Amino acid sequence: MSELGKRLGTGLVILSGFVVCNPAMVRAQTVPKPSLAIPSPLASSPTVAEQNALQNLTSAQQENIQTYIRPQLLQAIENNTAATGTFRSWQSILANPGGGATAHINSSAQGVTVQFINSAGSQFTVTPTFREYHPAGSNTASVTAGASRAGSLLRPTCCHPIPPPPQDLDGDGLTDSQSDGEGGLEYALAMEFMPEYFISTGEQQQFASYGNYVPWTVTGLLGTNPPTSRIHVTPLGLGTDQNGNQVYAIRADFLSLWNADGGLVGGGAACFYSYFGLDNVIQQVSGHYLDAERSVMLLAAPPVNGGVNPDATAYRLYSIYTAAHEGTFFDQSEYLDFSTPVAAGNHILLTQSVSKHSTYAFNPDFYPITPAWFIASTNASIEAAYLDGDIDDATYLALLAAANDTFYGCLVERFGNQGGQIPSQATNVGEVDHPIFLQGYIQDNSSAALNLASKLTNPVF
Ligand SMILES: [Ca+2]
Ligand SMILES: [Ca+2]
Repeated sequence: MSELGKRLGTGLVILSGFVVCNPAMVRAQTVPKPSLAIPSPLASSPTVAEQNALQNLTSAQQENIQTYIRPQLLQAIENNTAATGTFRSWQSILANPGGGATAHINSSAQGVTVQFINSAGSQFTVTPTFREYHPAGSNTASVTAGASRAGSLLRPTCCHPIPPPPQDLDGDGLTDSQSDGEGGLEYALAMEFMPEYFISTGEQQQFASYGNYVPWTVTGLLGTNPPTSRIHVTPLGLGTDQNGNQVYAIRADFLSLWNADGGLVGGGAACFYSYFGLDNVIQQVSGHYLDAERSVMLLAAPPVNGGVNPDATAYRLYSIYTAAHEGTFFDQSEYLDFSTPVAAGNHILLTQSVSKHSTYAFNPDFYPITPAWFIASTNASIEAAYLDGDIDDATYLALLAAANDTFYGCLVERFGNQGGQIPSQATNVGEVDHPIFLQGYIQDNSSAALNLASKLTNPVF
C-alpha cells in the first residue's frame, strides 16, 4: 500500500459532529471553456507524420534530444526563480480596479469571461482583466513549521476605533458569529459572495472534518455533496476607490479543504518529461495527503464612522484570486480584476479540476498546466536546434509530436461538468493566531500541511 493509501486508511474514521444541512440544489448550467494560445508550429494534435517520426525515433536521435533540447529547458526551469506577473496591492486595485496597463496574463487561456449567478438564479457574464502573479522562488519555498505563527500579517494597522464587538471571537475587529441570524459580518459577507462550486464527475477525494490541533489531521469524511466551505475573513483597512471616495476593504478566503490530492490524472497521451527536463519538477503535481485549495476575494464598501461598514450587502467584489497548483512550477493561479466591481448577492461560478482540485473560473477540461512561457521556450528550443542542424527532419517532427502530447494531452487538467452548488453554510476558521469553531489545524504551517497558516497570513493583494 502506498504511503498515501496508508494515511488515507487511517483517515477513514467516524463522521464527526460537523453539521451538514439543507444541501443546495445542484444547478445544471455549464461554465465556458477558454480558447488556448498554442505557439506555432505546435498544433492541437500531432500530425500523422509527426506521430510516425516519434514512434520511429532511433537511439541516436533520442541522444540528440538529450544533448540539444533537454539541457536548455532544464536551465529554463532553474532560472524560474524570479517573481512573474504583476503584484497589485489592495489599495492599488481599489483605486484602479481594471488595472490598465499594469495588468497582463501569462497563461494559455485566451478570451475568458466569467459567469456569476444572482439571487434570483439568473446567470450573467462579466469580463474581468486576467492577471498572474507568482512570488519569487515560490516553487521551491519550504516554510518551517510554526515559523509564522507569531501573528497575522493582515491585522488592521490603522486607527479607526471600532466599538468593542460582542461577537469578535477571533479578535480581528470584525464580528464573526457563525450564523447569519446572529449578525456576524464575517459570515454574512461570506454568504453574500459565496462561490457556486462545480465539483468534477469522477472525483475520488472528499471534503473532510479535521482535528482542532496541529498537525492538520483528517478526522472524518464529508463527501462532495454539498461542497464544504470554510471561510477566513480579515479586515484590510481604508482605501480610496477610482472615484476618489474612501472605502473600507476586507479580504475573504473561501477554503476548499480536501482529505487528499489524488495526483494529476492527465489526458491519456504519452508524457515525454525527460525530453523537456520536466522530470525534475513533475513530482510537484503528484498526489498527497490533505489538500488546501482556495479562492480569495477583495471586497470593499463605503466606510461607516470612518471604519468597518457593518452591512454585508454594501460590499462589492473588486478582485478574486483563484489558486491552482499554487507555489509549484505548474502554478496556474490567476487574479481576475473587475473594472466595475460586482455587487453583493452575486456568486461567481468556480470549478475544481478532478483529483487536483485546482480552482478556475472556467471549465478546465484539458487545460494545460505547464506555464505558457515554458511551452514557448520548448517550441523555441526545438526550432533553434532544427535550424542549427543539430537535429534532423525526423527528430524535429518527433519533437513536435512529443511536445504536443506532453503539454496538451498529458500535463492537463480534467473536469467533467455535473452542475454547481452554492454551499448554504460555511465554517469560519478564525485567524491563524486565534482559530475559532474548533479549527485549530489552521495553525499548521508545515510543508505536509501545504503551508496552510502562511496561505492565510501572506498577503495576496
Ligand atoms: Ca472577527
Ligand atoms: Ca476573521
